[in-house]
Amino acid sequence: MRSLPKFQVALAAFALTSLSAFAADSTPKTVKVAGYVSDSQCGADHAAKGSNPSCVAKCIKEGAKPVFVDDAKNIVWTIDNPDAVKDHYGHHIRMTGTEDSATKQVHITSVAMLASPPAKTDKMDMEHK
Ligand SMILES: [Cu+2]
Repeated sequence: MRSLPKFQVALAAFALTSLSAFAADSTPKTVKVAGYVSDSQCGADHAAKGSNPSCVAKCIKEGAKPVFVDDAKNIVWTIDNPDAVKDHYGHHIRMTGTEDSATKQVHITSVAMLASPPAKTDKMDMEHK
């Protein structure tokens, strides 16, 4: 015991870090987020080009997983319960559910169709003018 056992200090720090991470994860908050239902094959590409239901349906048929791409940050989220969006492939929606930003996964409890295009499309229009 000549020196302070660094390993134990590191272990204690690690335990504290993982405890707080666990605490954060155990309280998922419900969010309402607008975005596109896309697929794991094309990811955010569909959102950039606008709604493309036929490609999403085709990719999913070929084995890709449904994903959710939010309008605000263009993040591709995996969907914990893909059945929730099975009638909305390629649609612009507002989903209600919980998101886990650590694993980039959402659990969708309800889906509302959005008719209006996302902000991205507005930006693209402005660039064209
Ligand atoms: Cu696709």
